[in-house]
Amino acid sequence: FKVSRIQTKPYDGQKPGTSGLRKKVKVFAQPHYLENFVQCTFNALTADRIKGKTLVVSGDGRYYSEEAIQIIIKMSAANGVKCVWVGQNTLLATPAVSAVIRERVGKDGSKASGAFILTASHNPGGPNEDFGIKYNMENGGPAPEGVTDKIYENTTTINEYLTAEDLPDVDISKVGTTSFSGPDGKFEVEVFDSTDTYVKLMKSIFDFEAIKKLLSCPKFTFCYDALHGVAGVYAKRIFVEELGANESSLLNCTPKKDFGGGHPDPNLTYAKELVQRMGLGKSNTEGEPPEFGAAADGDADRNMVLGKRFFVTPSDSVAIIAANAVEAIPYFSGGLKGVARSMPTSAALDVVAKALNLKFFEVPTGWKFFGNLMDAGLCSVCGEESFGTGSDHVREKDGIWAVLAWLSILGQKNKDKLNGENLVTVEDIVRQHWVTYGRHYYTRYDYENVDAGGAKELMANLVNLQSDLSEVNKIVKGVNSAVANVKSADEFQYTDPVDGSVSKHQGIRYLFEDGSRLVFRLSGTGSEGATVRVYIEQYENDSSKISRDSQEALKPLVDVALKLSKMQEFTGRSEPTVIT
Ligand code: VG1
Ligand code: CO
Repeated sequence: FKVSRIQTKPYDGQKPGTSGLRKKVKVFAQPHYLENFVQCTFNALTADRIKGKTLVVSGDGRYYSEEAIQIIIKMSAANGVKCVWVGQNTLLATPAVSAVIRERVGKDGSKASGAFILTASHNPGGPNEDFGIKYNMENGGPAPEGVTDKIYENTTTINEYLTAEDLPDVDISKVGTTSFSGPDGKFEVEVFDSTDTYVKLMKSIFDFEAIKKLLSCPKFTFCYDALHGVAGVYAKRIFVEELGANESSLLNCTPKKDFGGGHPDPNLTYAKELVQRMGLGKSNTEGEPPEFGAAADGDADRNMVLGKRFFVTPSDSVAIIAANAVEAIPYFSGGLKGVARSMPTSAALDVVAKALNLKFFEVPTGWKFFGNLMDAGLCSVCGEESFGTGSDHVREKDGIWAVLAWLSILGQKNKDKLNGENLVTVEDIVRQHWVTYGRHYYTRYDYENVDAGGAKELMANLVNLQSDLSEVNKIVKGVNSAVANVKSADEFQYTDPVDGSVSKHQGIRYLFEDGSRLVFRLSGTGSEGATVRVYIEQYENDSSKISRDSQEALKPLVDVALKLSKMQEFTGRSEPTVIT
């Protein structure tokens, strides 16, 4: 093939958000739009990370992925990449990409130096929906802000990109290697099985035999919903083929380009079928729900864990995994190096860290901040309130891993009960955790796709208000005199303990005297307008008060949040789009 230099002009708005660049497919399909971003990424990484190296290119299989992969293959060839690895049919879960970068060895003995992940995660897919792209580094984690800032800077001045126009499209439906020759010598595209590397890694972490025993116990019933995302491929292989679950326990496990028209976000609103099956739906017509249910998002890095008629908040989930990891998961048998959560995630993990005397970190929203801690050996288990849980086995959150972690804990708690006695349930485990550590009532209100100007003003008003706590407390008491006083308020700022880099404006916090918190943030993953997120949390360690309905328990704080933020005034919304 030959290398062509194509003239181009900058596009506005190619700034990567919380997790890469996410836009409508129609935006990505504009002439040179994707090409600009890819070339700017190559330029930001500089030649020593690209020339002669191996790159992974794959994603959740959403609409426009095939076109994008062919474009990136041609551009990689022209930019001097030696080999591109592609998951069969474009498919690799985000955590599997991370595993492939870290673990997979090519035929010549070399590893991949990074990856383009093609996903807009939990956002819907299809010709009128979202596409996305992000770059992960040689540690398997998302590019740090230094790199994404550089990419963005490049997008404002780009005037040409390199591509191999005459390179034919590669058939990515079949496993195998195709070789081409170009100006720098041989260029190869290797299509490989989407699950092998990942499954091998999971088997090295968990006791598959123990999980198999649990799944084969007639009393233990199981259900998994991939919401038509890429998790389906892994669910079939791991839960059915490796662990012996019944095929009928899988819902929506065939990946679709448009996720079957759904919203591939594993929460109580969007994972409707699973929620119904687990006995948490409006009507209960399906008979006895399974003991355990879980769902994933489009790219399989998120997870929702449910028990029979019982919802586990993601903030509790990571705390419970941390509290039980050493006993239940062989990978952690030597102890945890430390734990971490994102700022808006509830403090349930903090209490466990304190009790177990573990190193603890609070980082800004988005997985990239956990990676540095893990690379430095400071963190084993971490999580976010947004249905993200993971560990240092990769550098992304990992939806299937979280399910295997829960199955391991259930297996361990039930190991002597599989022959008859009543099983310890998900609900039992969570309630016992609350008795031991106290309960963090927690909820998040999302106001999606509101006017961006109004959202900015709302945030500015909240920052302004922080300068006068007596005014804040006047408002609080005016709403409900039983709510504690606000004792401090700030904008969260993070100094990375490993490299000293500083991230500012990471969310507005109001901290109450009784440990309650209100946090306000603007989403960085949307593709249109703005999304305001309000995080509401209250700690209760009186064991006679830990069984309340969480919306009811949090009502006074929610009222305060809406009043302080003047939500309706600034956004015109009287109700959130989604409550999790
Ligand atoms: C959201 C979540 C955040 C998560 C991010 C990426 O970001 O709040 O916790 O890391 O999505 O998840 P934001 O900026 O919209 O609040 V995924 O599964 O979309 O890669
Ligand atoms: Co995701």
